Amino acid sequence: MAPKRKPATWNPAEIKAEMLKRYPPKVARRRDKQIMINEALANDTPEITANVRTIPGIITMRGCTYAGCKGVILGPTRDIVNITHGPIGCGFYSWLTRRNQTDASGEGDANYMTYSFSTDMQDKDIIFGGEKKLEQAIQEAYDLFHPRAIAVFATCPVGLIGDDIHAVARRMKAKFGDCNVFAFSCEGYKGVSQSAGHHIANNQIFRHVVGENDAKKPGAFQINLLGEYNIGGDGFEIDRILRRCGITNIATFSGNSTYDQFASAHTADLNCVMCHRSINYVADMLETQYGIPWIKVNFIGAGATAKSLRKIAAYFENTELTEQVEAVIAEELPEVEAVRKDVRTRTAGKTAMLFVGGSRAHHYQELFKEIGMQTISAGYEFAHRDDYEGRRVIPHLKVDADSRNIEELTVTPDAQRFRLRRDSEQVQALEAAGLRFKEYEGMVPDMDAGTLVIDDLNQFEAETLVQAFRPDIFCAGIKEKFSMQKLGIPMKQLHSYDSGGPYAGFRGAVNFYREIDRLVNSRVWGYLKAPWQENPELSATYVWE
Ligand code: CFM
Repeated sequence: MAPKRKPATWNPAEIKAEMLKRYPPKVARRRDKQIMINEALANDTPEITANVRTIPGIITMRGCTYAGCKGVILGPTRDIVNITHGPIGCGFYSWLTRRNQTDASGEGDANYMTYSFSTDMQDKDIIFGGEKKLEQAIQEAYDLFHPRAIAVFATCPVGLIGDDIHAVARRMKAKFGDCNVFAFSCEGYKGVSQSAGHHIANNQIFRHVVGENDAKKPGAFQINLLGEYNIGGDGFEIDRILRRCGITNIATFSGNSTYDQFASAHTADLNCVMCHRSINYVADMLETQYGIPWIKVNFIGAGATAKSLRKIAAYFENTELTEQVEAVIAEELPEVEAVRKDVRTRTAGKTAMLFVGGSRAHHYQELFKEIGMQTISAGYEFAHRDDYEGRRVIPHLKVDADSRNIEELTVTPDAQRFRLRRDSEQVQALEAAGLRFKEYEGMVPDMDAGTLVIDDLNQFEAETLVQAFRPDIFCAGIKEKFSMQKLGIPMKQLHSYDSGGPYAGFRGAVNFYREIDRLVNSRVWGYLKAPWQENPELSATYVWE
């Protein structure tokens, strides 16, 4: 038998105090507002501080603005040539690391994701300017591939030396005539995290690509799926389900997507927002400029998938669609339920901690709930207060210098193409029937009282948490993986899914239940003892001694 784990003996208030005590007073005061014990305060969701700078010296889990723009939003689109303007490291280390899959098996499908394009800036470009080199790189990519579009991404030095990447893009676009060239001022330091990069990417895709193709696409019940990035094939599974239901997906932002999908997105009749943090800007702009409403969906979890399909059906108010959605749910669920019930006998009562990005730390709690596991602590790396507390806090958000740094597009109704998909009376009737537009309630209301919600968790706090509570599983990313495993805690990467997935939709839920069952019931962790647990101090002697 594996030795039994020590039961948790700490309560959340003690553990919070324990974390803060190790910081200098000024740091402690700031972290205090980002470490929140989930308790109802006068029937209101407790407030957390989020989307603020990480304190220098703290080992954060966050990434940079360039990563959020180039890697997250534009990364999964296969037929746009993405050129990193900067030293080679930024382009190279953001290349093929996110496990966003694509299907380029169609006749003539372009796929540039397998290439790493960079201007490879050198000292001389930093000193004399890199615009010439960028122009040459764009020309070379055009000559080699003749792509539909070329996108340019600025890295830190580009902003520091002041290269005008937008002027270069405009010039090259005019020169080619048949290739859309646009650029992103997404220097790594532009915001406090990758979140700023999402916003910058949303703005430029909306400005330069959305609305470029007015042709009506075939298919009934046309939606866009916003904030789904096809990690580990999630998007394939969701598309399979949508197809079975007879729902047409015009554009996914941006899993398995193409340039033409973005260009046609304004022709859809409903936007379904999955990852609220990364893409809510596009949802709002599509509504204002083209009259397309949006609803929040979630395809992580079998129950959440069924609920989201029903929401889409409710919006279209079509009996045939409703019946088809119910038929698909009825056909798919029994197999999921059989696995779920079996797995649950071995997972019920176990505990999880989730610290991921800006939406998964919330969405994946659904899957754990389905197999009877409790999330005792969770947090986002870079989400904003609305992702924790719900969108109703948006009017109260502080606009600080860092957020002011990011451009807000002024969007107005399109003179020709604005078409209100549902007028206010229809919206009211749908809301009366239970459908909610433009609404996201956030993570905190879904979590149990007394749980710890921590924004921008760092290495020290992660280790403190885990040592105190000994959760049965810890979910985060590659930077956390091995330090957690060394503490004897099973670790699941919820960014890349390790080598697994899909975890979305019905088949994804089955994959996830089985994976978690395997991880939390593996006895190997109980045997683990790190060398320093027995000999906490390293000592050595010189060979000649
Ligand atoms: Fe949205 Fe994402 Fe996430 Fe995100 Fe990301 Fe990601 Fe993520 Mo990693 S877009 S916020 S910037 S769901 S790459 S697919 S897993 S941190 S929780």
